[in-house]
Amino acid sequence: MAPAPSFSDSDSLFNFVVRDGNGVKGMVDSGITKVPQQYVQPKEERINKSDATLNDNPPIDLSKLDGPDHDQVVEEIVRAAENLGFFQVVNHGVPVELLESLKETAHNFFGQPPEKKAIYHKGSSACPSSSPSRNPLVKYGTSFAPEKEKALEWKDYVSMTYTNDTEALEFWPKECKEVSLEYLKTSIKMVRKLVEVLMGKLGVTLDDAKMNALTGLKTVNMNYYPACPNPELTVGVGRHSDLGTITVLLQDGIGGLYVRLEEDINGKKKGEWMEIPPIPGALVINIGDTLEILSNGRYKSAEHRVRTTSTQSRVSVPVFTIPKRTEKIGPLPQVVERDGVARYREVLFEDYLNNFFGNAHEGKKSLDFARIF
Ligand SMILES: O=C(O)CCC(=O)C(=O)O
Ligand SMILES: [Fe+2]
Repeated sequence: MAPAPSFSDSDSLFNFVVRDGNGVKGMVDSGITKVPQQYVQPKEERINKSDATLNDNPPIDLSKLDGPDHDQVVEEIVRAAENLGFFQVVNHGVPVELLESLKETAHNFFGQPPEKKAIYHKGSSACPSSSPSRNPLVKYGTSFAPEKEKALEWKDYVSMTYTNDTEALEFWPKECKEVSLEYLKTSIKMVRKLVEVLMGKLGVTLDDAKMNALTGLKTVNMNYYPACPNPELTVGVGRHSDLGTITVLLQDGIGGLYVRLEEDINGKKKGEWMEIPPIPGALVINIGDTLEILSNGRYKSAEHRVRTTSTQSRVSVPVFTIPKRTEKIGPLPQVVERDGVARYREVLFEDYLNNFFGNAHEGKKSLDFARIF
C-alpha cells in the first residue's frame, strides 16, 4: 500500500481513498485533523441535528403475526409502509446475540489494515478489474458513486452477494462470512413474511416463483462510518431511497439515521426529517423503490440519510432484497385496476439497477426512471 500522501491536491486524495482502497478509514488513520474539501457537502445537504424530530413509534412485535393479534399487527405494518416507509421490528426471528456479533464483526473487518480489505476492491492495485482471481461476490468500496459525486460520502462498505451457501462460504471474507450468512438467512424469512402481508393487503397472493423473483437478489452490506472531525460538514450517506423490495437494517447504538416525511402525518409536516432511534434488539425495516412501483405508489420507498459523529465510529448492516435482473417490474395489474391509473411504467429490473448505480444519490430521483409524469 502506498504511504499516506499529503492530500495537498484532490487527485492524490482520490487515489489514496478511492482507487487504492484505503477508504475513509485509511484517511482518518493517516492523522487528518479536518475534513478535506472533497467531503464538504453543499449547505443544503448538511445535516443539522436540531432540525429533526424523533420517530417514537414503538417497534412492531412480529411474533404476534402468529397469534390472536394477527390482524392488528398487519394493520400496523401496512400503515407504516403507507405513511413513512420505515418501521422497527422486534421478535423478528433474527437471534439478538447474532446482532451483537455482527456489529463486532463489522468493527473487526474495517479495523484490518487496508491491504486486507483492498483485495475486494474492484480496480485497485491490489485487485485489478482484469484479474481472473477477482472475487465475483464481494465488493469493498467507499462512498456510493465516487466518480459521480459532488461531495464524497463519509463511509466505507463491504458488500456480499448471496448465490448459495457454498459460494458464500467460499467467497465471502472469512472474517465475516458465518455471521453474515446466518443474518441473511434469518432476515430473508422475515422479509418474506412482510412481503406476504403487504401484498396480501393489496389483494395479491404471490406464489413461490414470484416471491423468489422479487427477492431473488440478496446482499448483505457492512457499512463503516469512521469518527469524523467535522460532522456538521459531511454526510455518512446522502439522501437516497433503497432500490429493492425491502431492506432490513441493523444499526448500532450511536444513532444518526434520518427519514424524510413524504406527506403530513400526525401533526408532522411533509419534508421534515425524523430520526429513527436505535432500539436494542430491534431491526429497522424500510420499503424500497420496487415495492413503491409494484404497489403503484401506495407503499412509500422512504428517502433517508445518515449523519456522522465526531467521537465514535458507527456501523450498520443492511440486508437488501432486490428483484432478479431479468424481472420486469411495474405496478401490479390488480392495483392499477383499482386505482384507475398506472403511476409507473414497467421496467426491466436490470435497467433500473444500472440507472440506480450509475448516478450519485439524489433523494428519490431514482424512481423517476420508472415514473409516469
Ligand atoms: O447506516 C444506516 O443506518 C443506513 C445505511 C443505508 O441507508 C444504506 O446502506 O442504504
Ligand atoms: Fe439506504
